[in-house]
Amino acid sequence: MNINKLKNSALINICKENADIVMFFILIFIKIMFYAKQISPEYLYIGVTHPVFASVLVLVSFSVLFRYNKRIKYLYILDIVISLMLMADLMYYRYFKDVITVASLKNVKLLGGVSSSIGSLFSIKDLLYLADIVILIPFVKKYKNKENIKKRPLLSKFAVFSIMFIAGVTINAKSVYAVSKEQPTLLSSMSNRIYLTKLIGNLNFHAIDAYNYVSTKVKNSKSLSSQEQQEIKSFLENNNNSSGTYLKGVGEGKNLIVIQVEALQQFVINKKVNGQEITPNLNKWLNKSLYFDNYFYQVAGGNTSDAEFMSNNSLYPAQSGAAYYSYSGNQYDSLAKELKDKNYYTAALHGYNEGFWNRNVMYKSEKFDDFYGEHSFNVNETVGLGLSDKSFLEQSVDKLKSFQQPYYSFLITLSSHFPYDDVEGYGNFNVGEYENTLLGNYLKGIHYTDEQLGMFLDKLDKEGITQNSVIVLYGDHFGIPRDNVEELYKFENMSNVNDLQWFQYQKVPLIIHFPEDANKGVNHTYSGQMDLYPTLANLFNLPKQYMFGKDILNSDNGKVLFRNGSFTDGNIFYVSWTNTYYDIKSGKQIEETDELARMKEKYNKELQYSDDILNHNLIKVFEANNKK
Ligand code: GP9
Ligand code: MN
Repeated sequence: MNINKLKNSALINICKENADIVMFFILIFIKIMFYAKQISPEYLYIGVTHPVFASVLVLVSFSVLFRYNKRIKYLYILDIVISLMLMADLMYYRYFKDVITVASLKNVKLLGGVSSSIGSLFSIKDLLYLADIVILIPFVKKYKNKENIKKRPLLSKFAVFSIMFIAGVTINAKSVYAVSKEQPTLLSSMSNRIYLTKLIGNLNFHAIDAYNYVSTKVKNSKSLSSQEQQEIKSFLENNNNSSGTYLKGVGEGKNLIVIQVEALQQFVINKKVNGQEITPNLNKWLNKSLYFDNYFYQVAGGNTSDAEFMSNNSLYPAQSGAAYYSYSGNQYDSLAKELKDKNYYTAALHGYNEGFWNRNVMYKSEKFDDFYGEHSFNVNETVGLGLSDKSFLEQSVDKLKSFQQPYYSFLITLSSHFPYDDVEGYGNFNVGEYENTLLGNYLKGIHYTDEQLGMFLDKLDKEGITQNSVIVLYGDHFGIPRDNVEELYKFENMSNVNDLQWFQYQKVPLIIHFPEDANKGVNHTYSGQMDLYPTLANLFNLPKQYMFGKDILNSDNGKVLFRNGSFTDGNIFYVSWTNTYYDIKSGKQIEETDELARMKEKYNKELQYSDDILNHNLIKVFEANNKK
């Protein structure tokens, strides 16, 4: 026998001996790639090949450690588990355009929508995921009975395992690292789970999700003493004990319509570009309303969902990630819940995937009666990310008309979403010298949404809804990211901008309209999204129990505390990342005084209290104690 022949037969022998491993590896790999294609038909396989290959390699590597008859069992079970998981993910995707997470499993009882329509979500083709499991039964049986042909030394088994395992982990780490570079908060916030799954594959997604879930649990496993709980409760009781009664109860019995507008910043208000108003409709509307011109967005890792979370609960965003994701199983004393207690019908409306930002789960926890997501709208026109604001708002009017009164409707727009590249969809608003820039496209997007809002508000008027409703409108967060902020400064004719000035651009408009254009005017109090719920609680006569914000209409002092520890009271501004204080009037830096140091400390504590509430589900505890 010559050397080549020898080599060949050795190779053939290795292949023969490991046919089971190779076969299951290929099968599992193909299934995960097939799933990837199903959730993103437009997607090229290339990007996800490495992480899928590597994650399968890691799982399959363990089989090497078993004896032949045991390892076939391991591989077979692995195949079954992964196949079932992919099928479940696929059905979840068909309904929610999302991937299953541990948190969503925990709330499975809340997910009425999917379970009732599982039949319609299932397609015969899905059985392909299980085909090999049936076909391979005889093969598995044969292998199970096969005695070990020759015993391999433990050391060699371990060496092969190590090589496979380390190779898999290394390739995986590379893909995960690339994601963390591209979008630093994506892995912890899990804001866009489909996108994340496209980048790192289904198995890695589930591994990271489980890790996030467990690590938060472990971090919070130490429970608070009753004294610590009491301290938080007292803080909250003192926080909103103002005796002010300005406009108290004026909204009682009226409908409440809240519109959260995507990426609407304040600098576009009453501003022109190329000789034309950017937001002519909102400008008109705010003249008939109560307009807050020092209102800041306070979002953190949860972006849009944080804006919703604060506005509906007056709790700070989660320390990391999105509260909508990590704390969706908590109990809340939300705006919807309190209005429901006053016999309001409550609904959230948003023309996008129900699962995005975990809304399908979170709205249940926030006690909305119904969530009208993408499935409840006819997606007959798309602009930007999905259903156009035009169509969304038109269809929403019809829904509002059908709601039992009084109602609380929470609407979230979509079209003016970053990167604002659907300029055709936005229409032909000429932004002059800003054509073909991010800022120019942003202005087009906002102008488009303003036009749709104008039509929506007109329609509400015609339908007689305005007369009987308090209508609130605000922006969710910045539109111009830090990377492009120079474009904004140029537009505003600013140069050498410092952190204080940057912060002054982090305002969003808040507009509250009352029937008959009552109570119109401008309120300059320094305030933010944390303050909406307490302010509405005053207008609608709701209890103010567990709120960190303030009722803007009845407080003399401004206060905005940001998740990163920065804060302002309208006179000074503290920028946490440089540990610097500014005097707002003079724009100059000032030294830290004892009082400022105390303030900083106090606010850190406040953020900690809010975290404690989330981490230990304290509203549930407080409410249970109240009932005793
Ligand atoms: C989509 C949307 C976008 O549902 O609300 O969220 P964002 O990316 O702006 O946080
Ligand atoms: Mn948003």
